[in-house]
Amino acid sequence: MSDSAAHRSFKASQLWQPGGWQADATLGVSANGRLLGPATSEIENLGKWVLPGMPNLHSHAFQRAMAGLAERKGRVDDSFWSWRETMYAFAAAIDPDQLQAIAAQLYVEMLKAGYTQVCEFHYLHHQPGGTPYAQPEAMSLALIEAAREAGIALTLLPVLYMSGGFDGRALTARQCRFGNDVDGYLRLLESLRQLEGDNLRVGIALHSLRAVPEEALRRVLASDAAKACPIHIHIAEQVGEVQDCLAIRGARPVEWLFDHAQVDARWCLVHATHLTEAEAERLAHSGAVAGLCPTTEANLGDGLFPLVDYLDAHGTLGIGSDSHISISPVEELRWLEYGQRLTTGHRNVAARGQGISVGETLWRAALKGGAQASGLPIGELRDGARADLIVLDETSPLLAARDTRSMMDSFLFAGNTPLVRDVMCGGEWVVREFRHRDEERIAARYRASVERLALR
Ligand code: NGQ
Ligand code: ZN
Repeated sequence: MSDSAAHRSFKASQLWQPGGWQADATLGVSANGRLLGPATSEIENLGKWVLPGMPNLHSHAFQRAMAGLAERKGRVDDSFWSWRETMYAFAAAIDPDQLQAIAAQLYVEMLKAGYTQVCEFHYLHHQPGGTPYAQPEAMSLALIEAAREAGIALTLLPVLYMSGGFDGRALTARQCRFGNDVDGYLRLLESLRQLEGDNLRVGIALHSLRAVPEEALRRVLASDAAKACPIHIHIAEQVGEVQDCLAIRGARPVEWLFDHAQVDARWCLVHATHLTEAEAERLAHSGAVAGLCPTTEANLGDGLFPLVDYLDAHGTLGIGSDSHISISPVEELRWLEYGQRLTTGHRNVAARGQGISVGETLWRAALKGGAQASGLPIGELRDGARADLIVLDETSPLLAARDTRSMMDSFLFAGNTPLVRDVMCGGEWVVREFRHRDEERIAARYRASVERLALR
C-alpha cells in the first residue's frame, strides 16, 4: 500500500478542541492510526459533532460480570466492606479464558459508550489459592488480548498487593490470588513492559496504602519503570480507611502519601474521596490526577469528592467506571455534578464562573486528566495524537436545535438515549451506526462464560 493510500482524510462540521468547537475541520489519519495533516485525496465526512474519545482511567474488568449481583441486602450494616466480600467470592473462580471473555465484552460496551481507552487496574494475578499460573502473566495477557479483540487502547496497570491492612497483616485465603512480593511484582512489570506498543502502555499500580507496606512502596518507586510511567493507587475512598491510617500511620492517607513519596504528574490517586481542604490543595498543586468514579463511589457508599475546593485550586481530574455498575462517561460526569448539587443546594457547580458551561467544563477536564493518567497521546485531536474519536448522532431528537453553545450540556445532561453513533480507535472504525464490529461473537462468548461461572 502506498503512503497516500494509507493516509485517509476526514472532515467534521464541528470538531471538539480544547478551546471549544472548531467549525469545518479536517483531519488526516496515518496508516499507523495517528492524526496528521489531511491528505489532498478523497475526504470522508465524519458528521456534524465529532469529539475525542474519552479515556477511562479506572477499571477492574472482572467486576463487570458481577454488576447488579450485590444489590440485595445481606446484613443490616451492608457497606463497602461487605460488598468486598461478595466481590472476593466472585473473583475466586475466574480463569484466564473467562477473564478474556468478560473483558472483551466490557471493552465493547466501553467503546459503544464513547470510551476509547481504558486503564486496567489489574490485581487478579494468580490461580485460585495463590499459586502462579505456569505462565505468570496469564491473566494480564488475557486482558491485553481482550483489548485487542475489542479494539480499545489499553494502559495495563499490574497491581502490587501484599498485605490485608495497614498493620501489615497477611492476606486472607481469598486475597491470595492478588499477592506478589516486590521482586515478583517487578518481574511481572518488566515482562509486560516488553509488550508495549501503539495500543498498549504499561504502568504501575499500588493497590492501596492498606495493601502496600512502606518499604515495598519505596522499592517500587525507586525502580527504573517508575521514572516515567503512570503510577496509580486507590486512596482515601472510605472513612474507615482514613481512620485506620490515622491510627496506625499517624496521618491521613493522602497526607501520608505526600509525606512519603514524590507525588507528581505521573500519579493518579483513585477516589481520593475523603480529603481535608489542605489535602485537596496539595493534590491539586502536585499535578497528579484525581481518578473519580462517581457511579461506583455512589454504589459503594463512599462519599463525595470535594469538587469545588479541588477545581478552585486548579486540580486535574479524570473519570473511571471502576466496578462497571455503569459504563458511560455521560453518566459518570452527570453524577459528578449531581452529587455536588445534592449536597450544596446549588446548580451548575462544576462551572466556576458566569456563562461557563458545565458540560464543556467536565468533558474537557476528564479528557485532559484521563489522557494524563493513561500515559498515551490521547484526549485531544491534534497532530501526533492517536486517532481516537467519537461521532454523535446528529439526527437524535435530543440534539435537535442544539448549537455549539448548548451541545455539550445536552450531550451530558439530556435524556438516556445513547448518542455515540460511530467510534474510531487508533484509526480503526470499531463502532459504526451504534454497532461494534464484533459484538455478536464477543457477547455470545461472554454469555457462555458467565453462565459457566454461575453454575460452579
Ligand atoms: C477493588 N474497589 O480493588 O476492587 C476495590 C475494592 C479494596 C474499589 N475500591 C477492594 N472501588 O479496596 O480493598
Ligand atoms: Zn478500584
